[in-house]
Amino acid sequence: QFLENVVNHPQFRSGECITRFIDSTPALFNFSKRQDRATRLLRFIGTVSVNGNPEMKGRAAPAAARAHAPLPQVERSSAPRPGSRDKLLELGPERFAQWMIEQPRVLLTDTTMRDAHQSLFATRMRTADMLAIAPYYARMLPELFSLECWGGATFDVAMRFLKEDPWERLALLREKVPNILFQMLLRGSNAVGYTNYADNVVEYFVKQAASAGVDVFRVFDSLNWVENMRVAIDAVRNAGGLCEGALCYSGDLFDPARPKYNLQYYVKMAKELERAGVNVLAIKDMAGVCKPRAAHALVKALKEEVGLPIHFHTHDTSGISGASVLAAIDAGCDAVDGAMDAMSGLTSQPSLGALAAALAHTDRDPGLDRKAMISLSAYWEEVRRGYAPFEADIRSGTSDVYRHEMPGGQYTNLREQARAMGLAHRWDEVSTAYADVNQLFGDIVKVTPTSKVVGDMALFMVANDLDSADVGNPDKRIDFPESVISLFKGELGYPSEGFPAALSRRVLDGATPLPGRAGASMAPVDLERTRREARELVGAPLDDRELASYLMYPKVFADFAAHRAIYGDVSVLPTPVFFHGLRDGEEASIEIDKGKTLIVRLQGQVELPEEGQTKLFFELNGQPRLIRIDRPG
Ligand code: 3PY
Ligand code: ZN
Repeated sequence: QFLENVVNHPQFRSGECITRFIDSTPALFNFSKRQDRATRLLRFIGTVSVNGNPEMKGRAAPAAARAHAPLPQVERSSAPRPGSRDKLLELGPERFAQWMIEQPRVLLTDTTMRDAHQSLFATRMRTADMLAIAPYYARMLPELFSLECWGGATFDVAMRFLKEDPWERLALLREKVPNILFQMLLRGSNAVGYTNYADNVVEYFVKQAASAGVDVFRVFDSLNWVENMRVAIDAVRNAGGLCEGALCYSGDLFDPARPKYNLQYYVKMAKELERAGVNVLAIKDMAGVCKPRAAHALVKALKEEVGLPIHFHTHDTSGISGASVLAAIDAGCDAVDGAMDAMSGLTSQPSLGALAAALAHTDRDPGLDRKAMISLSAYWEEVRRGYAPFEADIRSGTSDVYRHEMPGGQYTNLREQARAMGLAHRWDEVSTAYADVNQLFGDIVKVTPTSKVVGDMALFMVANDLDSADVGNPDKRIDFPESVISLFKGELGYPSEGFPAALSRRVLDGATPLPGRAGASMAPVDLERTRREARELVGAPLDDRELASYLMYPKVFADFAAHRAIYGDVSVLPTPVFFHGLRDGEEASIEIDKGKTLIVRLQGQVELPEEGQTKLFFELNGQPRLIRIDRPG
């Protein structure tokens, strides 16, 4: 490579004295880092080719190699037209919110890069698949309200399973899409985790997210407790973001047997959020149980009682969420969520293409290029095939969701947890137990992380053959799961009327619950001390974003950093190579940097049984490379 660098250098080509040339041109020696990166990636590809990606364990690999996802035929060199982000930067959050109300179109959010894949294939979509299509979004759909592409479970899964840096994903997407608002889902005091964090950690996280490229923060609390959302709301406002405060829709507005979640409940919460300073009100129907008439009545009431724009979010688990979205729009809803056609339906959002078509030529026409949506969807259709091993085996909507009320984003994950515990064949019992646990806990809001606690308890009951009567029976000794004890201690907050007293006494078993908001009794974290501790642990300095990752998930971040130290940045690998490695004779092209591409070919392999190793013969940019991979035990 050194010689290649030399002979291709313009000074060399111009025939200058070679010795002086080498002495005065240190850049010629910039090959070791690149080579290291190549070697580390070869080691990863080799390991996956021989031993498999641990992520694929127990999953069927696709029968044929994935075809290239077709990119739209659109000129990419021109600058994108101004879009919603330019509008927010021009107007600022308050005037932007007013603009949302005054302009006539229905504003559309595309959730494909966050909630859709979280809900369809356990959040496994990789950055590479997002980056390839991102510039086309910027040029073809600048009229979108936002791209939901960050937060929720994506933060954790990126590091834990995909071995990617969520901050790099955000920054790279931002470079490619400068004109459309980026939206994230923030779990209030739980940030992007499963537990309340100290207030200064939530503030620090939000500040980093805003500076890395998030514009719209949808903030919710997993028990609809506004008190537990204030720190996050203030942090978003201080960072200059557009703050959406979410009402998590639960229960059934029209069911007289479940009066708890009635119109007054939601209007009261909406007014609290308005007073807390949010710019937009989101209705977050995480399970997809907001039926069309309920959506209409709720939006109508909120429009009458609150002066904020309304943004409706639902899931298509039942199969009729499109009707709910159209009903919300009929009642004057300002913005709605959907996913690109090929990533819509089932536990994901309703189809954006279908919504745009249904609204075309009406006074609420969203004004998006529908042909462009179809070509973007064709890309996603092919991308989705590559993630088939992570999809739940469901082929249709199910009205059973009105009974179990499982969030779309949890459905595939809980099935996955059940599978891992050997309970896949008892899924029906798990979903029944889930509904029972909700009643035992006092009919609570179920969304991350409370939904995870309900799921843990449901799995616990099925695994231990317990029913509701057993759980309520004071004579039966039950070792409740840790997450359940934590819930009843108030560590995730409290529902409006508290937890049922008798069960609370049983679960707490003498322990004292928190007197109020968990964050109020947590000392601020010493950020610089934590940075030093983390440095010790991972053996390298942490920048601000890495510190934010460490604060959210110390162990996951440390494991991710260790993986990166061994294998380098594996996010640059094409998705089939990341999950399946290469077969003999197969070739992959890997762009490790702008304009720097590695062509890797696996020529063949030889097993060395005595050494417990496999020898892999690669070709890297035409040069032979030998890598030895240990085989497990
Ligand atoms: C999340 O918190 O990840 C959710 O998607 C909640 O609906
Ligand atoms: Zn959702």
